[in-house]
Amino acid sequence: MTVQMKHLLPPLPYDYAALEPHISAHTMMLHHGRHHASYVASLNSALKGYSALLGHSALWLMLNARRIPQQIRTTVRNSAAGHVNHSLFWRSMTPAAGGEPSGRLADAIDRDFGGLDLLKARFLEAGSKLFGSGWVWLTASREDCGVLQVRATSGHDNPMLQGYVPVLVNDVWEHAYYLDREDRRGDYLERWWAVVNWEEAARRFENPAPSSEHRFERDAAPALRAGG
Ligand code: MN3
Repeated sequence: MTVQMKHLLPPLPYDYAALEPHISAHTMMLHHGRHHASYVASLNSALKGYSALLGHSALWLMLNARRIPQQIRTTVRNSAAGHVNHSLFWRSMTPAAGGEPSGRLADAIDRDFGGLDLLKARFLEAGSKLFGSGWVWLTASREDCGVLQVRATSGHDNPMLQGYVPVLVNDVWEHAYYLDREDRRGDYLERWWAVVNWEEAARRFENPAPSSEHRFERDAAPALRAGG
């Protein structure tokens, strides 16, 4: 009997109430326990009967949409990216936040934005201007000493698809802030800095290796077909 690999909802690395008063327990409970969980459930459901795809990570599925049979491609791509993005998002935050970036990341922020306040202003602008649902990212290039940029993506698009390293990400779908801030997305974006996990951001900036493995996998993987 084959054991099927199921995608799992990762536990939050802190309690639902841990990010209060900046993000409420109610928002976190719905966001993690329902919204993120629904992407994991729809991914598992879409992959039923496609045994050739069952051994792949959500990241691989997100990066290799063209290898996914057309009849499930859109669902798998959106669900896998929703799963990947939310997993990055939870770890971009911490109740032990505070302070400012340090080390090489701080140097790069000064170099590429002219300081943390100017990065925050760019982030607010990008998140406020984004039409509809999406994500705001701090990314680094893989070459050129990790040039930092702020970028916004629609739906569940992820800058890894363009080869960038995600350093930080904030969710600006309405479900991320509406219970707490109603229509004030800008308030949510500004308060979010109080819970940002700069240690995690520094780790991602200094050690961007994991996705180059997946880039290799993308080149090396054989074509996949639906299987029983
Ligand atoms: Mn979300």
